[in-house]
Amino acid sequence: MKVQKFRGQTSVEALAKVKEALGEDAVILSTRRVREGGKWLYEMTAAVDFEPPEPETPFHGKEGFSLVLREIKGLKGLIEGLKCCLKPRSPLGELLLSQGVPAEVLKIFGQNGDLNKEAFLKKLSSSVAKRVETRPFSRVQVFIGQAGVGKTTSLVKLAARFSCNGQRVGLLSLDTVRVGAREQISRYAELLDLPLAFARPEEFKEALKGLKNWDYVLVDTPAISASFPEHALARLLKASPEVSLHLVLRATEAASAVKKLWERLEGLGVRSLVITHLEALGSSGPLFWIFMAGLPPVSFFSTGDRVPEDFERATPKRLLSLLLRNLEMEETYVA
Ligand SMILES: Nc1nc2c(ncn2[C@@H]2O[C@H](COP(=O)(O)OP(=O)(O)OP(=O)(O)O)[C@@H](O)[C@H]2O)c(=O)[nH]1
Ligand SMILES: [Mg+2]
Repeated sequence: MKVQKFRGQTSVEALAKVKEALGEDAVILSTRRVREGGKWLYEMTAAVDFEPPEPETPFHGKEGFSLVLREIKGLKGLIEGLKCCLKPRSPLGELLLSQGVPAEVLKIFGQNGDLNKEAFLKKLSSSVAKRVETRPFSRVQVFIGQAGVGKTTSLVKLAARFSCNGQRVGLLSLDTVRVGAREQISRYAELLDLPLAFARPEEFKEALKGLKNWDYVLVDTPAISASFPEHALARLLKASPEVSLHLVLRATEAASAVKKLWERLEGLGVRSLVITHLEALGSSGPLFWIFMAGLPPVSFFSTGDRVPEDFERATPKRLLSLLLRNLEMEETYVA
């Protein structure tokens, strides 16, 4: 039971205070007149059967302040997330979201409510041109990415292209740990008649010195993992200014997974994206993650498991055509 005293200039005022603090179930235990500051007041002693709950979180002091800040930040995020749901969507906005285009990417193409086909296509065409890698190849190209995305096969496919064009290309594998990795790349090197060397990641700089005669050195790496993390990749870059990184990603990867990985790698200065398993992409919507802020441009597409055939250079036209697939706009806008 909670017992409390309340004062007022009249008994009605004191009673109102009782009700406000303790609610309708309060019982008046006693009433008396008391003198306070030279005035006579009514004092009521009242009780209720329950203890009003204490606030769950004591927002006191520095800790309380940062707690409040965190709460506010969380609410802000929630409101931002809700904004796009609350705004009226155009039929095109609805179509793109239903095809799997990530909401955060959709914003690039116009405000949801007034997203129209013409403006969308115009923006998409100009954006696509910026999402394709056009710079010349660097001499040492390192293929990085998560397990099984297609690093080894992509670099072998690219090596075969260089070789067909008469360039002297060699393979260097830093994946000396995974069971079967050696055998896999050795088999490809043999089939395509490509020179192959092996080194541990920490021996990379030294190994490059011995490969000066090759026009291109394509470097295979272990999957990014706890034993081969981002700082191991950063060390590879430091080995020589001729080194550039291709990040290999599956076309079918979810935008959230790409974003999470990119948060770890964005400091590395990755040069380009190699997008694999393109043929497995159903709707093109999810692939719109390529427009996520900060991602490097796309250099190659891998379109199947045939080595070396299923590999192509990314072009704005091909990318545009891919992205417009399933959106019933392709024929009109791809020249
Ligand atoms: N369908 C399809 N299969 C692919 C594609 N790219 C690679 N693969 C297959 O995916 C599997 C893994 O490819 P790898 O090149 O060994 O992948 P990785 O990233 O080197 O794998 P780890 O070295 O184990 O991390 C192989 O069976 C490839 O044939 C693609 O674009 N489409
Ligand atoms: Mg591999």
